Amino acid sequence: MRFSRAVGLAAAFGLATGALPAVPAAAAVTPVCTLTIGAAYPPYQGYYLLHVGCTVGNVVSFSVHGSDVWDDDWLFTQRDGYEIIVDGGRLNEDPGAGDEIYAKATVRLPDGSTLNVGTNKVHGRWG
Ligand SMILES: [Ca+2]
Ligand SMILES: [Ca+2]
Repeated sequence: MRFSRAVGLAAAFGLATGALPAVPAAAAVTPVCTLTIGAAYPPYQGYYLLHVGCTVGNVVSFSVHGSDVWDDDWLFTQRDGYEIIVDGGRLNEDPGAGDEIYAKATVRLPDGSTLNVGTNKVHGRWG
């Protein structure tokens, strides 16, 4: 009696495990990308270094946006690379108010495909 119940449970567990949907391969490598904004080193006074790094793959380009309630602003695009130095005025997407900056990165994955990934928002006060 005990034995057959154990076998039955094992069979049920085995069936349940086998019935789980396969996880798509792409989901396992979806990168998380982070935007950081720091002061650029001298002699770039008043300039800022934007860096986009991802947990998987390489950032080949990224666009930078200002977050707003209704419509986000496109600010500029780095077409070749994961970093750019810009004048603080270019991050001033809300004159007189705090600025909320994020990026949309194009990431080349290890398998050679590319993916567009949004980043975190960086809050600051530029301009
Ligand atoms: Ca804004
Ligand atoms: Ca501002």
